[in-house]
Amino acid sequence: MLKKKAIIFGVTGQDGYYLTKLLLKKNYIVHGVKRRSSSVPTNRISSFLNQKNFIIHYGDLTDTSSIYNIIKTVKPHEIYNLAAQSHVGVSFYTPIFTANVNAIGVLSILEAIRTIKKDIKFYQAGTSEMFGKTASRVQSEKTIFNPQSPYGAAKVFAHQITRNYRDAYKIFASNGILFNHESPFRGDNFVTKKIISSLSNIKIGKQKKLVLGNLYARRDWGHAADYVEAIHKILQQKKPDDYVIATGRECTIKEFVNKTAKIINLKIKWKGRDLNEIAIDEKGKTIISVDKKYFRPLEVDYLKGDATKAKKILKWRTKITLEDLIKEMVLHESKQLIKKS
Ligand code: NAP
Ligand code: F7E
Repeated sequence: MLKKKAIIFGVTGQDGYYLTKLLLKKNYIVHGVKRRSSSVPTNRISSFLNQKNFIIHYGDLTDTSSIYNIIKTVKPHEIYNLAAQSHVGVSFYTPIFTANVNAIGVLSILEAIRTIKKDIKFYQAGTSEMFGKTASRVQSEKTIFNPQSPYGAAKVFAHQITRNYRDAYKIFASNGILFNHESPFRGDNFVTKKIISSLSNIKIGKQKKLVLGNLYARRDWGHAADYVEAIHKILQQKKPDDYVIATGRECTIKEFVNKTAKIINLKIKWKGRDLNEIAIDEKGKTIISVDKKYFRPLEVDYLKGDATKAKKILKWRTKITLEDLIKEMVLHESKQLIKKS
C-alpha cells in the first residue's frame, strides 16, 4: 500500500517531536523542515534521525523559495504547519520577525499549495492567544478574537488566511485552535517548564530562587501528546474545518506552582501582595518572588477552552490529567538532573 507523505514545518519543536512520533507509528513518511542554527536544533528529534521514513530538509518560513522547493519536491498528501516564533512575551521584542514567520510564512505555504498541488491537506497551528482579552468565560470556535500581542495578532492573520484559501480555492485547509499544552519537551522559557525545573533544582539545593511574573493569569493546560492526536484527526475528516482543542479546566500560575511543590514535596508558604508577593520554605527563606520584567505589556488573564465540537466530530478526548502531566515533567527533570550530576 502507498504510504502517506507528510511535511512538518516546525519539526524540531515540542509538538514536532510528538507529531513525528505519531505519524511514524501510523506508517507515514515524514519530511521534517528544520532551519539553520549555530547549535544543534535536532535534540528533541534525535531518536528519529536514523529512521528510513524520516527525512530532514533545510528550510525557513521567512524564505518563500525554500518552502516552495520543499513542497514541490516532496508533493506530500498532508502539510502540518507547527513552525512559529511561539513565545508570546518575546513577540513584543521581535514583532516584525514574529509576523513574518507566524503570518506571512503561513501565506507562503498556502500559495505554494495553490500553485503546486491543490489537493494537499493543510493544518495550521492556531492558538487560544487569538482570543486574547475576552468577555467569554469559555472560548469556542464561535468566540470573537481579540489578540493582545504581536504573536496573537499574527496568528489571527494565519487563521483567517487559511479560511480564505479554503473558501476561495477549495483547498483542504484546517485550523486547530489549541490551548496551552506542555510536556517534558516544552521549551525552557515557558512558565510550566520554568516552574518545574526551578523547583526541582531548589529542592536539591542547586538553585536559590524562582522569579516569576503574573501569578494570577489563568490557563487551560493539556498534554502535547494528547493534542497532536487531535491535530492528526483534523486532517483525516471529510471536510476541512476549525476546532478548539482544550481540556476545559483552568488554574492560575500560582496554583500550578502549588501543585508542583506538592508533587516534589517542597513545603512553601505564600506571603505579601502584588510585586512583593513571595513564597518561603520551611526555614523561612524566600524561594519564589515576583519581578515586573516577566510581565507582558498586555496580559491575557483568562483562557478556558470549550472543545465540545472536537469531542463530537473528531471523537477526541484529553486523556492525561494536569497532575499526571506535572508528575511526568517532574520525573523527566529529575532524570536530567541525575544525568548532569
Ligand atoms: P516550539 O516548541 O516553540 O516549536 C516551534 C517550531 O517552529 C520549532 O521547530 C522552531 O524551530 C520552528 N520555527 C521557528 N521559527 C521558524 C522559521 N522562521 N522557519 C522555520 N521554522 C521555524 O512550539 P510548540 O509548542 O511545538 O508549538 C507548535 C505550534 O503550535 C506553534 O506554531 C505554536 O505557535 C502553536 N501553539 C502552541 C501551543 C502550546 O501551548 N504549545 C498552543 C497553541 C498553539 P527551532 O527549533 O529552530 O526554534
Ligand atoms: O505563559 C505567565 C505569563 O509563556 C503562561 C505558548 O505555547 O501558550 C503559550 O503561551 C502565563 C502567562 O505561555 C512567567 O504572563 C508568569 O500569563 O508559559 P507561557 P503563554 O503565553 O500562555 C499559547 C496557547 C501559545 O500559543 C504560545 O505559543 O504565565 N507567567 N511568570 C510567565 N510566563 C513565562 N513564560 N515566564 C514567567 O516567568
